[in-house]
Amino acid sequence: MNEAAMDPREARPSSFAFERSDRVLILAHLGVAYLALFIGAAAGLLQGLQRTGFIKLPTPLGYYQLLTAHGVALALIFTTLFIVGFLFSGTAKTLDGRLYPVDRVWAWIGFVMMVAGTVIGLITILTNDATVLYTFYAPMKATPWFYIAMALVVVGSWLSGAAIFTAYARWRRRHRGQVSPLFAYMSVATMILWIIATLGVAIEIIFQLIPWSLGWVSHIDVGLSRALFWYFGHPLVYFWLLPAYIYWYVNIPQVIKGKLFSDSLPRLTFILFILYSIPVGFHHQLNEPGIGAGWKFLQVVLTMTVVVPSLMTAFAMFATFEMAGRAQGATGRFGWIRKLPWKDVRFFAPFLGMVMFIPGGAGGIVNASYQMNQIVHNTLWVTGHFHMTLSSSVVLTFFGISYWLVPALTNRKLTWKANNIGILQSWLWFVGMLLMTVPMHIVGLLGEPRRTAFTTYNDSPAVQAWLPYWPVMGIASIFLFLSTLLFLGTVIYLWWFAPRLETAAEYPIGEARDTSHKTPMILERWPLWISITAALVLIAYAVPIVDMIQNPAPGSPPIRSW
Ligand code: HAS
Repeated sequence: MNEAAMDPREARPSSFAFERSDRVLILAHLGVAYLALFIGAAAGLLQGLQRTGFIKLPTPLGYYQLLTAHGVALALIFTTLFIVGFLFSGTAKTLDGRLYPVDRVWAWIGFVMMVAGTVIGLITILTNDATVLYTFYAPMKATPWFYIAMALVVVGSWLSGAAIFTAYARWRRRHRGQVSPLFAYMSVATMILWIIATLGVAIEIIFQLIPWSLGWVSHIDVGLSRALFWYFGHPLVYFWLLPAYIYWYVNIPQVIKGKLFSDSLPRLTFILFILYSIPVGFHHQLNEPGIGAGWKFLQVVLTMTVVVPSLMTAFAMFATFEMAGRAQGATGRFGWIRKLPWKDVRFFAPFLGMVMFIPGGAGGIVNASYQMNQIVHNTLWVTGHFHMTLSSSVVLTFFGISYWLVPALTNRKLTWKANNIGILQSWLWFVGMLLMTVPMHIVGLLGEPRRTAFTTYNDSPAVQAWLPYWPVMGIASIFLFLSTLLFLGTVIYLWWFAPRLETAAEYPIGEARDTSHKTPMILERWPLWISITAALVLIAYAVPIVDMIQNPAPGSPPIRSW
């Protein structure tokens, strides 16, 4: 059967050899991502030990400077570069077996811009000229170079998106009337979400922060800048999550010797994320002035709807696992659990991430509940929430991906030794995250603020309730740093030293369980979904934003708080 006539939902052979140019491109993205992971983890260790009273930082290092380095290197750089590399790999594999030169040109220009932005941004943080945390809230003002650096990263990532779009559009021209391969479809959806979301932060950076930091305007409208940031900031979390979901939906079924539960359900899930993840940014600003209660309420309602695709994912995952186990002869109600490949790090690491997503997601629903948000907002509860979701569910999945993607790209073997070290490393990370996030949730409920260096608040009695939890969180940061070192050491081994493979490496892509049901083509009509998203964004944002522009607050001059 020729490629064009093949049902796109059929699995391609699980072994796959990347073209050299694609391999170099993807490895370049992963390499920078891993460097950022190291920098961010080192900053995390120091800041974690300082905050919990274990160490005093050597001058001139400051707590908030480290916190900025930690957030920027991990939440913005590690994630973006890793995600783009992973999406390129699956797009190449599932579309034409490779990227084309024009896709690679976009991809490389984007990569150079993102790396330039990363280097400039990290230098400004190192020189202590940009201690504004990863949210770079005005009126704290960084050097203009920091904002320029962030703009470079954002625009660079748009070009990565352009590379995926051109590859996908070419495939669709050549396969008219066919449903596109699931991985590529989900990559396109992820990039559409990302580009629509980053428009907000791009407007904030270009029209507000850069002119203000250059001194061209004296004051900044803080409320407007925050609204634009959170228009971007919430879908940002789904830009982190969706690639993990791609792995859960598309790759894991093959790893566990099962089949994809459905081809349509994950597509619908991703469409729902595009629709509902963007018009919800106000749930980060429920306690801020300048936004009417009605608009906050509307966005809280939409936030509750964005929970639905995650619940659909939970259902699909349980179904996939159970069906895989039963197909392998499992009996009884829970016999299928024993059939899952617990000793395979490609499954085990992301599975731990899924487990952590259950309390992490539940915490998100608490955050989004208008009244409960008053209790948890700006406390360590929120820090605990995003270390359960992003740093556990997503990052454990990225570990699981790395353990097979790096050797697949270098044509080396994931040896049993490396696999077992990976399992140990994942446990270390999981336990470290539990030791850190559970106390964070507890002290958050007891009122401990987030974004604060070590302080006993003049020995306030309230602090007495928090004190027992600090050593646990400090020890957790050591667990997490050790786990990072173990991970990076294993990646180095898989990149350069593991035994070479004679044949092509495995790239797991799950087969559809049931190809008799045709996937509805409407799911592939992007202009329709983008238009509905635009309408939802207008409904949720147009009036409050116009109101902020027409009735501007007095504005704030720059403040250097460090
Ligand atoms: Fe969040 C704050 C609401 C999900 C990240 N969130 C943050 C911040 C970050 C973040 C970084 O409404 C802080 C930003 C800052 O610096 O200020 N969040 C939600 C809601 C969800 C949610 C409703 N967040 C995430 C994800 C993140 C993330 C995902 C990163 C990847 N979040 C909020 C709100 C705030 C917030 C407020 C503002 C708080 C404030 O006041 O500042 C939902 O999407 C969550 C839905 C998820 C579920 C879980 C489904 C479970 C699954 C696992 C199945 C498991 C299996 C394993 C199959 C309902 C899919 C089998 C297991 C066995 C045991 C056998």
